[in-house]
Amino acid sequence: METLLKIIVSGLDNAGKTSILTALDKKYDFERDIVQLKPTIRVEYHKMNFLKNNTIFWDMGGQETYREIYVNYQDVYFDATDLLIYVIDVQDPDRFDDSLEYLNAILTFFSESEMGVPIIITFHKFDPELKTDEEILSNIEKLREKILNEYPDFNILFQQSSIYDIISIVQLVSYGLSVFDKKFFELSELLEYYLKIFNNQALIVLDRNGIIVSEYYSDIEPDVYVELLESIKEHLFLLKRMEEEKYEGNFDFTSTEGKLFSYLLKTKINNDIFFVSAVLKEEQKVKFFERFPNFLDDLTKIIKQLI
Ligand SMILES: Nc1nc2c(ncn2[C@@H]2O[C@H](COP(=O)(O)OP(=O)(O)OP(=O)(O)O)[C@@H](O)[C@H]2O)c(=O)[nH]1
Ligand SMILES: [Mg+2]
Repeated sequence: METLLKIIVSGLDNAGKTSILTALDKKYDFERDIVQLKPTIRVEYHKMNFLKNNTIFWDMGGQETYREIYVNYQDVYFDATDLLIYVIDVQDPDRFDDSLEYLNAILTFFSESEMGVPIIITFHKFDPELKTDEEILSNIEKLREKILNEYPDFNILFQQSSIYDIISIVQLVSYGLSVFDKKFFELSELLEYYLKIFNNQALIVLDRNGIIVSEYYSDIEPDVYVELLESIKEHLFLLKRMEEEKYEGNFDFTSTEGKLFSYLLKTKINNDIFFVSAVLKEEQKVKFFERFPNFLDDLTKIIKQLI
């Protein structure tokens, strides 16, 4: 059955909400659009399809006047929310308290109206060069503990994201969307199983828009990590281009980057397009292609239940 999902994207002004949605939509070449972003006036709506779901992202402008309106008319804005993505700017510790207060207003409404809304909180602007920044890491940990203690009854998933790490943006939304169907769990187990057989570095299934349907990674050695990210980025770029050019045919693509071999397959399941992205060590290639058809069969069976 087709459903319509309401996803609220909330957080203080300047937290990066519209940037996240812009990056998600474009996947590449979005830097210029993001520099030109203006504060969002009230709410902007972004539509996106994900498997059998139509989703509408409510990008809630976070300036104080708007926040007051939302809080005063909570039922208008927050009623029937299927998922909340709450964005906290990790580079702005002076406003952590304000942000927690706003989060509290929203969660209080959910509690009072007995809405069991799944929640993703992302520590955003966690840019690649900050990944080892002690202060930021410790702030993130403190915030996480505080929130977990405060709201033991909510189902909260924490993420870190940055527009300079497009994979983190795709993951953010993918995790959110996967809470809606238990089949995702089965899919993830399938990927884990085949990842071991193939001895792969990464196995990812994406929908036609480049939203991750499921993914699995092996313990990645630090020296191949950068090459792995480059390969995945290249795949995101390719599939976005195919969508833009309304490319309908079958497609597969291989390339080698340093020690890694990467493979992207476009496949049609029922009437939907999916992509399988695999990254592996060059020497595993033969074994991979031997077993790949089995994987594709098993994958198709599960996906058919999701669409
Ligand atoms: N360093 C860094 N800056 C970011 C990131 N994401 C967004 N920004 C910057 O943060 C600023 C605000 O981004 P917006 O997306 O407009 O913020 P917003 O949450 O939509 O703000 P409102 O619409 O007022 O609620 C922009 O200057 C972006 O370039 C990020 O991941 N890292
Ligand atoms: Mg905005």
